[in-house]
Amino acid sequence: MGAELTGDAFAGWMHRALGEVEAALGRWVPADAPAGLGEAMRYAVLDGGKRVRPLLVLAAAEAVAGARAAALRAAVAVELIHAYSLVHDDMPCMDNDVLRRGKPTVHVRFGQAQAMLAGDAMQALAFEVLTPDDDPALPPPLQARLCGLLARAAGHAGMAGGQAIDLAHVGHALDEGALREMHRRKTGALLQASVLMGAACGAVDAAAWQALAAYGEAIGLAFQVVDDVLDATQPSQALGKTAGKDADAHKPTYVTVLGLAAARERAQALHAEALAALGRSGLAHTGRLHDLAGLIVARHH
Ligand code: GRG
Repeated sequence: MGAELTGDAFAGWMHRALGEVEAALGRWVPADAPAGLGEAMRYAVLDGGKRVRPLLVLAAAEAVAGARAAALRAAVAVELIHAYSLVHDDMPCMDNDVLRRGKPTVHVRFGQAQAMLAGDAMQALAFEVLTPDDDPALPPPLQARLCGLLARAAGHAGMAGGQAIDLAHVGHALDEGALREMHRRKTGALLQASVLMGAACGAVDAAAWQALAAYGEAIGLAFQVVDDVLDATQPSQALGKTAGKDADAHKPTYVTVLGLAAARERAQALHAEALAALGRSGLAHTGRLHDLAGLIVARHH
């Protein structure tokens, strides 16, 4: 996302966090799943991606002094759900894309059936990671809480529902309110859940929970607005995915609905909303969340 956008302490924190997430994904995504499935799963999720969602989980857990081992499982689980959604989204029956994270998409590399199965298996693996038999950092009530937050963000009320709205609106106009509602589900719900799953790993009162939920909602939407701006202004090589696809497919975006300048202003306004929510949280250690919000709106890919 650009280390030049961050201070040294934050860059160091991010480097360590990314290393932990990468190592945990490497441990928990099985190479030996049958008939090449493991290879397809590992191709889909290892060695690529900005890991924004895992970083949000770990930053939120730090804000509430949450257990690191639990937060790491939550971080891996949310990345598995995100990576599965990208695999399915890229398939010919959905967005039909050939480039993702700078590599050929999973169905291009392994075939459509294997890509579908890899996505299915990653979705299930996310919940396996959240429900270990033998990890004292994750007592059963916390396991249930994390599973509930993730399932609700990934399912009909969240990402899958948002994707259904998206597919139903190819070639149709959407006003800003409807666009916001679609993205609240499709992209925002999982980003917000990342924050809340991190928060669930520690002790947090109702006011702080509400404030973190508002932070997650604002940053989730800001992420999408910035995504639309980058999609309209950056080449595919910089993004590691095919640029301009939504506009080419006549899908409404923040840039087509608001215009480029207003979309940039909207991202700034949402950033300010996110920081105001952190200020209301009453939590002392929100520095990482603060810096991540800045990184999300200032990112170049
Ligand atoms: C298949 C149920 C299902 C849902 C797919 C999230 C999604 C829904 C589709 C992805 C389409 C897309 C490009 C949305 C824009 C925002 C977004 C989620 C971008 C990709 O996330 P990044 O930028 O990707 O965090 P990396 O590769 O860095 O992890």
